[in-house]
Amino acid sequence: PQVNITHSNSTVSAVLPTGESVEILLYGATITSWKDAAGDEKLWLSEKAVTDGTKAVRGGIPLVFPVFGTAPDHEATSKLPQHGFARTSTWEFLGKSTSESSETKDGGDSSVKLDFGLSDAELSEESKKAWPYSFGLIYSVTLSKDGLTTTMLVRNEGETSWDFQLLMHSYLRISDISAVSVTGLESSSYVDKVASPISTTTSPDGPVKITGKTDRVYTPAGGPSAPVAISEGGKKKFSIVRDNLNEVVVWNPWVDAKSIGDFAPADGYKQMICVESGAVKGWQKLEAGETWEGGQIIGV
Ligand code: TA6
Repeated sequence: PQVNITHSNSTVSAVLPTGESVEILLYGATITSWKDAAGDEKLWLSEKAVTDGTKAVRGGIPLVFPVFGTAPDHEATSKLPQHGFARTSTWEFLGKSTSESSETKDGGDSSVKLDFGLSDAELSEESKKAWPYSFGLIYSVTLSKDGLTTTMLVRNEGETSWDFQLLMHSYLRISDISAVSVTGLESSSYVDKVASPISTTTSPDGPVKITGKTDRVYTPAGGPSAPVAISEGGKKKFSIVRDNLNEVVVWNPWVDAKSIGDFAPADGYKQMICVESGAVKGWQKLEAGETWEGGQIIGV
């Protein structure tokens, strides 16, 4: 049996023969749903998420490029909105590729890769004015029974160098934030954006637990290939391995969620944790014609 792919003018969805599924909005190339074979949703999406293309989606996996947050002291990206334009641009579906593997008993498709593209040619005038560089992005979403892989290829199509930040802003669904712990961040330094003033501190040797508003940028000591694991009640729910993305952002708005207009229900912060893979410390520089690639594998 084959993967079932449906493509409308606003979304692309795929269902594996084993039942796993993924749905991606062309708006922002935002993954809005990822379900396991049992049909359980792995991502958190706000009940007030706007998905009509008028604002960034609150939940799923929005894409952050070419700037993480805002960078007032970085001239080239200082005029961009928070998290840049990738999550609020309409991407193009470039196509799919499926792969069979001997391990599936009836030789059915065991994974599907969906490719999406964005370039300066498709940018709004406003975004082009704010960031006037020639670029090409190819974003690949690969669904298999073991997990979800998201990779980004960034190319400088211009004549001069520019630099960027990239992050995949994953809202992971969990049942009870008070039972969650994150491992793999031990003894790494992190920037604590909730502390005032913002401070750089060292993570405790044990797992990280979320006990209040949390907004931290970690640089895991083990490097990208050391897995970060999100467990709940002692049971591993997700593992994240990165490629060329050295930072991990951990965010939970806690009770401040009630002041985020499109975050619903207000106590939904108890059912989500953002563990975001990115290259957000400093800037990745691309010379004219150069290409950069980075990605993550979220295992379940
Ligand atoms: O997840 C890290 C973060 O930068 C937080 O500081 C918070 O602002 C979050 O992103 C959400 O940002 P958004 O622009 O989507 O409201």
